[in-house]
Amino acid sequence: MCDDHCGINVYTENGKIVDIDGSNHYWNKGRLCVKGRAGVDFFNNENRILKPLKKVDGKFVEIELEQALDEIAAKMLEIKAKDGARALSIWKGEAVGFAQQEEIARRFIHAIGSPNYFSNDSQCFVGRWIGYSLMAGSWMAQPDFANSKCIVTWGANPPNAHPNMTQYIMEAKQKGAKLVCIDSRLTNIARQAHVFAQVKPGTDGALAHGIIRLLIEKDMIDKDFVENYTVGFEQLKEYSAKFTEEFVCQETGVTAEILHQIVDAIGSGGNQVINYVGNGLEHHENGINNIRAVACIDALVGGFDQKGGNFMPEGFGQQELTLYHELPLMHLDPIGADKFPVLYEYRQECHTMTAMDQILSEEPYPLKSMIIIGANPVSTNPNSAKVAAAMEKLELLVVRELVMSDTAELADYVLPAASYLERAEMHCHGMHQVVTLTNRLTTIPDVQDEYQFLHDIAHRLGAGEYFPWENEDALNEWLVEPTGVTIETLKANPEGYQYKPLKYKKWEERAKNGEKAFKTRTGKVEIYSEYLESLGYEGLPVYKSPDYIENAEVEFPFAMITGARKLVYYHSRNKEFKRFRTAVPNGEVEMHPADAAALGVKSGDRVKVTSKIGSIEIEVSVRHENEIMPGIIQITHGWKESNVNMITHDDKFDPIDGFPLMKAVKVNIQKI
Ligand SMILES: Nc1nc2c(c(=O)[nH]1)N[C@H]1C(S)=C(S)[C@@H](COP(=O)(O)OP(=O)(O)OC[C@H]3O[C@@H](n4cnc5c(=O)[nH]c(N)nc54)[C@H](O)[C@@H]3O)O[C@H]1N2
Ligand SMILES: Nc1nc2c(c(=O)[nH]1)N[C@H]1C(S)=C(S)[C@@H](COP(=O)(O)OP(=O)(O)OC[C@H]3O[C@@H](n4cnc5c(=O)[nH]c(N)nc54)[C@H](O)[C@@H]3O)O[C@H]1N2
Ligand SMILES: [Mo]
Repeated sequence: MCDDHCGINVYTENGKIVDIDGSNHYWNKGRLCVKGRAGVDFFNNENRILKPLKKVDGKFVEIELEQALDEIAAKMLEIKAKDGARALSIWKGEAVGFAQQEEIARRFIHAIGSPNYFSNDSQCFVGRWIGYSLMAGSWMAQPDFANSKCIVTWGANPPNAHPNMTQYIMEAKQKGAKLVCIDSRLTNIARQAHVFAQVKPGTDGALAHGIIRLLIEKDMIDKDFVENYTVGFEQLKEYSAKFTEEFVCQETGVTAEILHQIVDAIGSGGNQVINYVGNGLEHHENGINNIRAVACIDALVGGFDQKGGNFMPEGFGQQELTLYHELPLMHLDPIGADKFPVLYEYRQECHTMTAMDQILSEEPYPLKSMIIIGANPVSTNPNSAKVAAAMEKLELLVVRELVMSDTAELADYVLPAASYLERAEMHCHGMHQVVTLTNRLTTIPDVQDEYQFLHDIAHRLGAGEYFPWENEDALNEWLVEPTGVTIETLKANPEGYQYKPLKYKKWEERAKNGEKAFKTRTGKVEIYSEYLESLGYEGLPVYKSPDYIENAEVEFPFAMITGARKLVYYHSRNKEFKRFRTAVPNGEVEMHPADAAALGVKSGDRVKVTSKIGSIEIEVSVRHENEIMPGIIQITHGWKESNVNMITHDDKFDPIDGFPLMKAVKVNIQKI
């Protein structure tokens, strides 16, 4: 149900789910967080959509599935005839964002002749993926925490966001690893840290360069690795030398004492150092270069693909479902590919913010139809008012959902979708190199999985040749063909099947064999990127001060961060779980007591928060003085009322990956 993918046991009685607990899966070893268990509430909830809905005169009416499929396909054919196939699009969300569901969506849209695939990843993890891929050829999402000697979290809070992953960090700590947390707030992970650096939002790059300068000065780097496996060290050394203690401390708000403690913790970890970057560094105008500056630390200590370092897993090797080789469709101008070429080259992501403008302006070409699976962009994308206007302007909006959402309300058709218990799909856990096939517990009439739905539409649109498999089971048989692992083996190993033993330092072996050591253009770790330079960007991960610091404005005296995860909610999801709603009843703006005093407000009072995009009204939560810095506020997204994305930016981006400014937003606050 979430991106931690814990193994679960589901207990049923008379066809009803009565309990869910953690299975003895490789990854979670019996552990499970409250969300996993509360799945029981979800499956026994009366709000689940179980019949196709069609909007007639502004109201939803139930219709038969075949009628819905026929009407949707007919409308798509009509739009295609009028405006071309590229006027059709698909958007996958975080709820189906893993492995084959995403690839099926990508396959579908290319199969019907359009390059316009969108997803929540225009603002999730792709910043980290690109940052680390530019540097070392891949992103290390699941480092080897348990064997590490020093773990540094940057803008990540695993106890809330990846509860099971936290256990690996705690295990390392018990074995003597140092834990350093870098966050603008005193988080649950920071409370466990040996060293906590409270940074001003968006200034991580300055801190990273300060750390780099000191690591070099104190001779705490892996010289062999730097000399043989990296390019650009001398330029970095010269650049980082400008990040004096005085500048770094002033810019980031971190004291010199803490700065030195971080350097000593990293420097004494050898190669067994992990820099784990979270979503907190992504939603900034300088996000990619801050992430690249952090990745330079991994490069200097030689931590890539080491035991206890940023382990680089090998893939399972299943068939490729996407059609980017067969049908790249670049001549049809995928939306955003010209504006953010790095985003498109590295991830084949069309840019969702640009798409909203394009729907509204119809320039340079019209986008008329969208199928949304497992996403709620009206709540989760920046500038929600614009997103809603764009969704309303579409000639055809189809939303595949489990329950009604802000986005589904605007749809022409809402189709009931299979949940995680009603799909059979493969999940890989890189940290252990295991693959698991989920067990489809049941099928419900009229409730299709994503494969079946896209199969049925593709066949109606004349693209059936790309969907030859009758159902997802047949697809799975095909997917595993080249791996040598059978579906029977996967079924016999519900607790995970290790497809390859773990191997560290694969780069060393590749170099010995005369192959590229790293999957970058030069085959080395690229501290300096000639590729970025060739596109007109800086080759080094240069630091740029965030706008709220560089261009401070008296009318907008606060810097707002958003999206810090609450344990029980998942973006806009889980609000219908009564036990969660009593625990966390509504959205809040977290602030420092001195700011609250100056505004004359206390916890529970309501304030108006205004950015250059708009305003929202929201309840105040005054935090302890060491939890958040004065002048900084935090609001978590996902609430229908007090939706913070009404005031986040869809017009300010990181120039390299096109991520929107959703953290470090300039705002003003008034008491109501
Ligand atoms: N319960 C729950 N779990 C989730 C999700 C959910 O919605 N709910 N969402 C899932 C998804 S899609 C994702 S992407 C992951 C995200 O998981 P994480 O990457 O761990 O994200 P957060 O828990 O939001 O932690 C981000 C932290 O960054 C801090 N921060 C903000 N700006 C800055 C900055 O400029 N610098 C630094 N150093 N820190 C900053 C915030 O204070 C916050 O504590 O979580 C996943 N897990
Ligand atoms: N301000 C701000 N906004 C943010 C962020 C932030 O930090 N700050 N974080 C961003 C990030 S990292 C992400 S990943 C995005 C996530 O953005 P979205 O992808 O829009 O995530 P959800 O709100 O979880 O929407 C998932 C929807 O899918 C439905 N659903 C659940 N399970 C299934 C299923 O099995 N099948 C189908 N078809 N539907 C299902 C749910 O009911 C829900 O409506 O939000 C982003 N938005
Ligand atoms: Mo995300």
